[in-house]
Amino acid sequence: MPIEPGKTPFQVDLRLHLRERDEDRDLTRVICELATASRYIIHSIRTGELGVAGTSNLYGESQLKLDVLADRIIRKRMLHTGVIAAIASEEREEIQVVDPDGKFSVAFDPLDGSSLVDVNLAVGTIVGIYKGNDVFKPGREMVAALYILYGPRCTLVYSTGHGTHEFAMNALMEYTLVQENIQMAEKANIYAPGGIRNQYSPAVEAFVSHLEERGSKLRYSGGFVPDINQILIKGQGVFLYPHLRNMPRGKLRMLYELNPMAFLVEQAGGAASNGHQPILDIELEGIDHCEPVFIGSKADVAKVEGLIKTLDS
Ligand code: AFP
Repeated sequence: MPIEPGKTPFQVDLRLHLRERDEDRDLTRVICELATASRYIIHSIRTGELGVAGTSNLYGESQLKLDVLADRIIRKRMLHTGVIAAIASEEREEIQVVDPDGKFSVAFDPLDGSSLVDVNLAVGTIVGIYKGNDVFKPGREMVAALYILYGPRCTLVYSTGHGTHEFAMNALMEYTLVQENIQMAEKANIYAPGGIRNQYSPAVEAFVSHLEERGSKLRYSGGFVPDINQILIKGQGVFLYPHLRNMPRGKLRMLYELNPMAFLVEQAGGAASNGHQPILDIELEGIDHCEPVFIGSKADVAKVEGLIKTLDS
């Protein structure tokens, strides 16, 4: 979408961007309410308590108060839209059915990387949006995905299936366009290797060695959102949280982390695979379904798929 004459990108706000692309009005409402939720979340991160809430989520991880707070904030804004069928959150064991006839459902990690907040590293909210009341469809059936990155700047990256676009929060806490239709290069100059290296399979070990021999630089923060954001905004890179000897399904969750990020990266011309097939084509086995992930520059994802076929089979 060409920026109107006389308008600089920074004058195009999120709602206007969605409206000018004739997006569904109710989907626009859901995305804008998520943007509103981020204002409260960023405020809580910068001023809130960091103590442990004393409860734990499905995976047995102790929940930081901010996790619980972020979950509540997003949930409240979703109910405010009036168009939500179901809400799935990484911080809750049950999917909340709001209105079985609701137009959209959301699956989100309200504060991914929350263990990084107390060391002042960037964290984020990850959201997948589905038509109707079923969030267990393959990710390719999502109607939209977005993440919000709470870093030195607060940025929002979204896609409704027509490209991936970046916005930044201004002094008035509004999101204005930074760039649209992000395009990723075929090959990576940076790589983000998750997991413990001595648990890597022969193929993953060979892949990382290949990247290093090519001069790729290691960029890994321990936060999925900032690590993926760096790859998207730099327009190249590859993130891996692979199958490990001690964690054959990897660590990251299909519903809350992998599907939304795969949607955004594919829309930017990248690829996302579990080493054998696209993440977005995988049938979900359940709410806590984890998969290995290789995501980013297309040629590098294809490279590691080839190595897995040759060396790991
Ligand atoms: P937390 O949400 O428990 O901090 O985990 C963050 C995360 O799910 C994802 O954001 C990172 O990419 C990944 O874990 C980092 O895992 P390692 O700590 O094993 O590197």
